[in-house]
Amino acid sequence: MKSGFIALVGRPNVGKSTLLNTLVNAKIAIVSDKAGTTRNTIRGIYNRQDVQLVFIDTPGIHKPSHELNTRMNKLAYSELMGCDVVYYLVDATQAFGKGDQLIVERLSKIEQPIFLLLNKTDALSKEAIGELLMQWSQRLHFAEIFPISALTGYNTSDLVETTLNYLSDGVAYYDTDAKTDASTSFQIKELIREKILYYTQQEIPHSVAIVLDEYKKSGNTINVSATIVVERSSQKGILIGAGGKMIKRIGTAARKDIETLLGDHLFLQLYVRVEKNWRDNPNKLYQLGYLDIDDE
Ligand SMILES: Nc1nc2c(ncn2[C@@H]2O[C@H](COP(=O)(O)OP(=O)(O)OP(=O)(O)O)[C@@H](O)[C@H]2O)c(=O)[nH]1
Ligand SMILES: [Mg+2]
Repeated sequence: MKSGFIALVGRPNVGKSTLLNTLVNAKIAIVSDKAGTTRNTIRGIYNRQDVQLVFIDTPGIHKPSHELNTRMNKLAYSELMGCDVVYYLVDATQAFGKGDQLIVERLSKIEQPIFLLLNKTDALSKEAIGELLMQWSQRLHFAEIFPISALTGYNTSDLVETTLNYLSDGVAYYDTDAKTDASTSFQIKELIREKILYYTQQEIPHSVAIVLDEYKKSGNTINVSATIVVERSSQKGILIGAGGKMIKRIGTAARKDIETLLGDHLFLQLYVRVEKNWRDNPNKLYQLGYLDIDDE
């Protein structure tokens, strides 16, 4: 069988997680319109007769402002080492800048085939795409260049077929009916964070981490209680909202998605707690599941 590991890397907000979900046809990774959504590596598994592709979503590579961000960048770069193919995604609607220049320099040092994926081409004219193809082909030697739309799925089937040409015969690394290796508790925490990313603004979604306090099945209902960790008491106030309106809104939206994930009725309780500057505290980062790559 053909199998292999494909790392999805790029700047924040370019559509890596959207592409992961499109490729495996399931909601595995959370998505938002705010840069810095993905904080961990997340595997999505594509299975069909004699084929298993393990796609690895990574945090967007960016200028780090906290220890959390430094760890996110390290995680992303670390996936370049073990993979068979790299998908380097760029947002075709955004101008080339310093951030991408740094990634290109890093990619110039690796040996694996690199596919440049010009994403969000649904928002561009054919002429604009043609122009970008020309410019990008001069920046680095890419094994392949694909204009795609992770959102509509445009060109993603061709992308998968072409990827197979770069893989050798191998074994199935996961069960052939698995779509991810992410744990249920990780996915629950991520879905709560996704709603916070959706409903809150500016620094708040970035200052939040989720702790799962309880996950218990009783009869037809699953009881989940979780704590939203924030950095400052002012953030706690905003997250709870006047009369508890905001936390209720987040809880209702998260409950729906978690019920879809688990296929069961859910009773969800959310709490908010302040842990000052957790994003720069190695102990707290560790407890919240954001390990330093060197710890592993
Ligand atoms: N128009 C358009 N929008 C897209 C496409 N792909 C992703 N988006 C949007 O771009 C935004 C970012 O998408 P994500 O998939 O979260 O991006 P990401 O690269 O995983 O971002 P980080 O996790 O922050 O690194 C979301 O609002 C998506 O809906 C696309 O092909 N076309
Ligand atoms: Mg992402």
